[in-house]
Amino acid sequence: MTLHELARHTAAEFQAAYDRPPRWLVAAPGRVNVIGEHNDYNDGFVLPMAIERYAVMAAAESAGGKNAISIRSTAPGANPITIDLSAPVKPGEPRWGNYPRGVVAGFLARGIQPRGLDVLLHSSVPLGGGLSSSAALEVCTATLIEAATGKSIDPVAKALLCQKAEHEFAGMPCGIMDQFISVMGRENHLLLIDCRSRQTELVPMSDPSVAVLIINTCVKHELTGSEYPTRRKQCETAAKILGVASLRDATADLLERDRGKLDGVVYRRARHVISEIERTVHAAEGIRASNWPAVGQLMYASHDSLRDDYEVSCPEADAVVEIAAGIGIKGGVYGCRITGGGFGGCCVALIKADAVDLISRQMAADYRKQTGIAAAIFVSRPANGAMVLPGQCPVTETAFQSIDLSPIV
Ligand code: GAF
Repeated sequence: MTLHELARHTAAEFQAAYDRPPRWLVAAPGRVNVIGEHNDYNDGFVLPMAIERYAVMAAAESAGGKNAISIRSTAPGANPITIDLSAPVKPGEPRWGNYPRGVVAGFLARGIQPRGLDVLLHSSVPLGGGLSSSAALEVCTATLIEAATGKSIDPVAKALLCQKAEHEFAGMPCGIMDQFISVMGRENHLLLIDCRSRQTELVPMSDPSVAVLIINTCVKHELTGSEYPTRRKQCETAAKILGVASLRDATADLLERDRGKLDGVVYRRARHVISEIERTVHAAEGIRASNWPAVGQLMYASHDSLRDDYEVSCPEADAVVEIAAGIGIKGGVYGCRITGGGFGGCCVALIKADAVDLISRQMAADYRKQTGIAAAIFVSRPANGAMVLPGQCPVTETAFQSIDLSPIV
């Protein structure tokens, strides 16, 4: 589905649910991280791009002037939520509602009082696929509140508000990457984020000869919830022992010098982060120079480090990366790695654009042969960050670029 079709679909769902047309239509993208994994909470560099998969909300003032935000979702089995604006906003059930609840609470804390709204949510970001469906939902909610109140907040503050929602309402101590890219993504660009200074740099990536392929392993091992905070703590422990404020300040030499002071697991966690920060800086240089083989090698090295040192990969993601490496540059694959928090979800590959179909089919076939699982594979160009979709509904044909969102296999 193109973004245009997605918007029209969401508007039509709103009409069907609430029996009137929506007044606002907003969207926020998911993301794929090209490189720089588990660097954000270590003050390091990350290099994600927004993808052509979006959380979209259609909304209008609530019927009867109700002082509440009611959200219905088209996701199968997702019960509707109501956020009462006349009482303190707290986390609750259903749990998917904690992302919008946390965002609403963040706006209230800033003194921005949203009005009562009826909202219809439709998302094309795969849930639990490591493509930041939750950040897309948070940023989409924030964008809707901005549109409905007419009060925009600074992009960094907006991303941080959404991160806080995830920490305090969803209990996930995430870094800043996912919310930053969903707010600040730019078409045909990756975003190099310095997670310490929070400065961002758009890195152009518009070479038509390369494509970013996203391979959803379609598995999610239920470890992320407990393992992510453990990784964060291990990194903090390493930094403390090495005498630095965060692993951003450590070097490979310092780590080797103090190796004896660190427990083996903590040592390997630190080795991943220190080397991944360096790889990310080099990858940005490689992308600026269109040196795709060099970027691809860094992606493979990132995967090895995530698998062996950070231990956040899984057999299915390893299978995808091995298949990609087997196809190799000759077959059009520059590099491949697991992306996102880990333990399943998606892999990201950098490939030759003219080989997209062949590579996708071969990867799907080999992955199914090895694991018995059907992968979902699609390409995405780097997309724009959150947006208020132009014009009143119904959406005009010319308002959107035609983006093909359909999976290849
Ligand atoms: C998850 C987190 F939400 C991000 O902040 C980041 O740490 C990522 O895992 C790993 O790079 O998506």
